[in-house]
Amino acid sequence: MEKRMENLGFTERILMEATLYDDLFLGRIISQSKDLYRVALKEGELFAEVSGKMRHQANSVLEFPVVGDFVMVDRESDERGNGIIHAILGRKSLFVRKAAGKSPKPQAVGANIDTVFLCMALNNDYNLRRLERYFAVALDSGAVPVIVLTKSDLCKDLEDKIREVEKTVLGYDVLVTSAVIDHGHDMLKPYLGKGKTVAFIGSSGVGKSTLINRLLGDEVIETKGLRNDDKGRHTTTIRELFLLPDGGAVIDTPGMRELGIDHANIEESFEDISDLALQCRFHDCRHDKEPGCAIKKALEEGILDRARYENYLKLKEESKYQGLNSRQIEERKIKDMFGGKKEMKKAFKEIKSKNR
Ligand SMILES: Nc1nc2c(ncn2[C@@H]2O[C@H](COP(=O)(O)OP(=O)(O)OP(=O)(O)O)[C@@H](O)[C@H]2O)c(=O)[nH]1
Ligand SMILES: [Mg+2]
Ligand SMILES: [Zn+2]
Repeated sequence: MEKRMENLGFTERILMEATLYDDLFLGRIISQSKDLYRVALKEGELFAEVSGKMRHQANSVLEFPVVGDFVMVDRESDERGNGIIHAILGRKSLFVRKAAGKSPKPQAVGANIDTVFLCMALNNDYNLRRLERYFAVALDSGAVPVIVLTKSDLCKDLEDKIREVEKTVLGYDVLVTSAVIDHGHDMLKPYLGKGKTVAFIGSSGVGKSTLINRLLGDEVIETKGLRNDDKGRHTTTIRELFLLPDGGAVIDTPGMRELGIDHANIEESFEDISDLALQCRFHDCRHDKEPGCAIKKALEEGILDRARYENYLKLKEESKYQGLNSRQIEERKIKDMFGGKKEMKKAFKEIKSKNR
C-alpha cells in the first residue's frame, strides 16, 4: 500500500495539503470521460463528479480536474453512488493547449507532470518547426521537457537529425528510441521512479503507447502492433494515467493533429534569438530596416536559420493572443492595427472621404 501511494505521487507536499480538508479523501485523477472522472485512492478506485459548487465557481475550463490532478473526494468507494470532487490540490505543473476547432478555448492535457516526453518519430513525422511549437508550450507548463525521437530503426541519417534537434532545443535532453530494437525504452528509465509522473505527448502513431507498454512490461494499452499502417487514425482516444511496476506514474495521451498555443514560453524556447536581439544597436529594433541589427546579420551569415526565425515570429504572434476568446482576439487585432476601436472608425472615415 505504501508503494501504491508513492506510485500515485502522494508526496509529502500533497499529503500535507490534503490534511487541510476534514472528512475528505485524497485521490488522483487517472482518466476522464465527459463529466465523469476515474479517481485512484490509497486503496481502490472510484468514479466521481465535481461538486455543484465547484462547477458554479469555475471561471475557466482549467479550473476543472484533469488527468494527473490530486483531488479531494467525499468517499472511499462508489458502491453507493459516484463520489463528489470538492477540491483540486495545488498543481505543480499544467500542460495546456488550445482546443482544436473554432473556439479558442484552452484545454488542459495533464497536471502534476514532472517530465514531459515530447515524442517525434524519425520517419515522415520528423518536423523541427512542430518540435519548436511543442517545446515552447512545454517550457511554459512547469514540467521539464525531454525530447524522445522514436522509430530510430526507420532513420538513415540519425547523427544529423540528433544534432539538428539538439540545436533546436538548446541543450535540453534528447533521447533516441526504437521499439523494434530491444530495450530501446531503457533510455527513459532515469526519468521515472517513486513519486514521479511523466507524460507522453506527440502526433498520432509516433509510438507513445508502444513505449508505455514496454515500461509497464505488459501490453496494457492497445497499439497497432508492428504494422505501421497508422496513417491518420488514432489508436489512443483518452488520456490515462498508469502506475509503473518499478515506481512512478505515466500518462498516455491521444496523438495531436496540431498543438494550438494557449500559453507558451517563446522567449525561453528561442533563447538564441532573444540573446541576438540584445545585441542589436537599437534596443527597440524591429529587425527590419534598422542598421546594426544583430538578427539580420546572423540570418545573412547563416548563423541563425531562417526557417527557425520565421517560426519564432509565427509562434510569437500566435501566443500574443493567448487566453483570449475570438471577440477579444478581434479587439486586440484592431488595437494592434489602429490603436483602438475609435481610431479604427476614424481611419475608416478618412479612407472613405479620400475615396469620395
Ligand atoms: N518501426 C517502428 N515502429 C514502431 C516503433 N514504435 C512504434 N511503432 C509502431 O507505430 C505504430 C503506432 O504506435 P502507437 O504506440 O500506437 O502510437 P501512438 O503514438 O500511441 O499513437 P496514438 O495513440 O494514435 O497517438 C504501431 O504500429 C507501432 O508498432 C518503432 O520504434 N519502430
Ligand atoms: Mg497511443
Ligand atoms: Zn534587430
